[in-house]
Amino acid sequence: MEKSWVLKAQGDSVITKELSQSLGIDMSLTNLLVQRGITTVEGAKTFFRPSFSDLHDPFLMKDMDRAVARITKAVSNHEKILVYGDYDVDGTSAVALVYTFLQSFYPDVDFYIPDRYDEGYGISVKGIDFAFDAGISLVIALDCGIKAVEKVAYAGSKGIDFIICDHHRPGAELPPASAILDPKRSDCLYPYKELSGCGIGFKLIQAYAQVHCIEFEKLIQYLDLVVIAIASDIVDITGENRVLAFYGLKLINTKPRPGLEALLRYSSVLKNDDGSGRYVFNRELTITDLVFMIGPRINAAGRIESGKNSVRLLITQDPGEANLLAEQINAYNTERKTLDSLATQQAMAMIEADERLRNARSTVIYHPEWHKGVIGIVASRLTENFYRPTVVLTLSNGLITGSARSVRDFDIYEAVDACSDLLEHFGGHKFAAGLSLQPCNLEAFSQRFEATVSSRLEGIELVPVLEIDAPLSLNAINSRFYAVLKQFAPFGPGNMAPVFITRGVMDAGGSRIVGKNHLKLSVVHPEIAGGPFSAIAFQQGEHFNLIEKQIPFNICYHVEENEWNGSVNLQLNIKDIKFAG
Ligand SMILES: [Mn+2]
Repeated sequence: MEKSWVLKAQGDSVITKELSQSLGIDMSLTNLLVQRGITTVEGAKTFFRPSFSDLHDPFLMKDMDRAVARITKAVSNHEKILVYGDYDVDGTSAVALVYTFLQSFYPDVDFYIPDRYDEGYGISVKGIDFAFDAGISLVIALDCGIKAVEKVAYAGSKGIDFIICDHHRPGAELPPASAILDPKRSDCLYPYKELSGCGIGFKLIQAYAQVHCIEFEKLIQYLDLVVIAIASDIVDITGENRVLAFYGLKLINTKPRPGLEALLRYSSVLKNDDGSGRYVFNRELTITDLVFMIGPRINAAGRIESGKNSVRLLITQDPGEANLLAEQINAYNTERKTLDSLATQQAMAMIEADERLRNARSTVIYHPEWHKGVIGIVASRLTENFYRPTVVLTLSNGLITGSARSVRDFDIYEAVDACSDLLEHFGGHKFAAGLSLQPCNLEAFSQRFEATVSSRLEGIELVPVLEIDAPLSLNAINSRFYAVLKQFAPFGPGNMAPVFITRGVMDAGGSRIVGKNHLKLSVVHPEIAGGPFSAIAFQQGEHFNLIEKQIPFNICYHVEENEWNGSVNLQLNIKDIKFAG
C-alpha cells in the first residue's frame, strides 16, 4: 500500500536557534530536540544523559505505602507470598523481577503464570485455588488484575490478600485488593503514566528497598528485565521509561543474564569469535533487537506451552539450565512461526474471497481452528496488509476469543467497549485489545463492530502514514552529526528514530539490486558538493528502472552506521522512495 508522507510540525525557529547556540549543536539536530518538547539546556542534558536521579519517588504512586506495608507485614509474619503474572513478555519479566528480588532476602516466595488456554488472561480461579492449597496468604499480581473484581473478592473469601501492579485501564469498579498500583487510575497522581507492567513491579521493589534501606545499586541488576518489557509491550520510551530503557540496554549489552545470553545465541548479533569461548555481540543491541529477537521467543513459550518456562529462563543463574530452556523456547518459537504464517495465509484468502469483508471498514474474522496463541500476531499482519481495525477470533474452551489491533489514531479499545454487552470479557489499550464472547453472539458482534468502526471513520480515509521529522541536506550528514544523533537513542514510541527527507537526489552510478529485491544505492544531489552517499532500500527493487534512468527522486530515510569488513560507514536507510513530479 502506498504511504502518505506527512512532515511533522517543525520546532519553533526562535527557540531552535537560541538552543542551538547554547548547546553548540547544529540547527537540524536542535530542531529534533524541540520537536520532542525539549527547549532548554537543562532539558537537553536530562535527555542526552539519562540519570537515575530523574526517576520519580515511587511513593508518589497511589497505594504504594499500602503495598509496601502489606509485603513488610507478610515478611515479618512469615506468610507465603505468590508472585502472579501474565504469560507475555511484560508479565513474565515482571514476575521474574519481583520474585528474584523477594527471594534474595525471603525464602517463602513462589511464582505462578496462568495457562493461556486453560485459564486465559489475568487472575484465574484456578490460580487462586492453587494459592489457597499452597497456604499462600498474599498474591502480588503483575501486568494484570486491574479488572479482576470478582476474582480478588473470591480470594478474599479464602483469606488471600492481593497487591495489584497493573498498567491497563481500570474499569468502573476497582477490585477489593490490599493495594492497587496503576498509574492509569484516575485518582493516581503519579507523574508518569506510561510504565510497563514490569516497570510498576520495579517501582514496587524500589519503594520496598527505600523503606528497608536496600541500596538502589542492588536494583540495577533487574533493569534488563524492565527494558525487555518496555520493548515488547511497546510502551512510550519517554520520561522515566527512557531512563529505565537506557540503563537496561546498557546492562544487556555488557552483562546479559544467563537466560538472555542463551536466547541471543539464536540471533545473528551474538557470535562466539573472540577466542575465549565466551559469546560476544557483533554490535550494540538496540530496542528494535529486543522487539524482534527476544520478545517473540519469550512470548512463544506462553503461546505454545507455558509462560512458566519464560520465568524459569529469566530467573536462572545456571548457564546449563539457561541453555536447555533457551533451546526449548527457541523450538516453540519455530513452531509458533509456522502456525502464524498458516493462519495468516488462510485469513488473507478468506478476506479476498468475501466481497462484504473486502469492502468493509474493519476486519472481523473467525476460524475455530486457529491457534489461540498466534491470533494477536495474525491480527497485526492483517492490519499491516489491509490497514484497518482488525479482530481475529478463534474458539477456545467453548468461548470465542479474539485479539484486536488498530491503526494510527483509531482507539480500538473504545470500539470494543461499544460492543461490551455482547462480550464476556475484554480489556486492553488504544492500539490492542483482547476479548471473548459466546459463539451465539459472533454475528451480532461482527455487525456491531463494523458499524461502530464505519461510523467513527465516516469521511476518513485510512492510509498508512510515513511520518517525517525534518528535511535534511545531504551535506549535513557527517560523523559529527551522527555522534549527536546517536545520543537520541534508545528509540521507541514517543521518540522514534528520526526520519529525514531529501528531495531531488539522483543515482551517482553503481546502484544495483541486491538480495531479495533490495536496492543498494549511491546517491548525489545536483545542487550540493560532496558525496556520493551510500544507501540501502530494503524491499524497494521496483524503483530501480527509473533510478537507473537518472530520474530525480525524493527519499525518506534514517541515518545509521553500517559495519562491513571491519570498517564503519554512515549510510542512509531508505524507508520510502517517490519520484519527483
Ligand atoms: Mn503489559
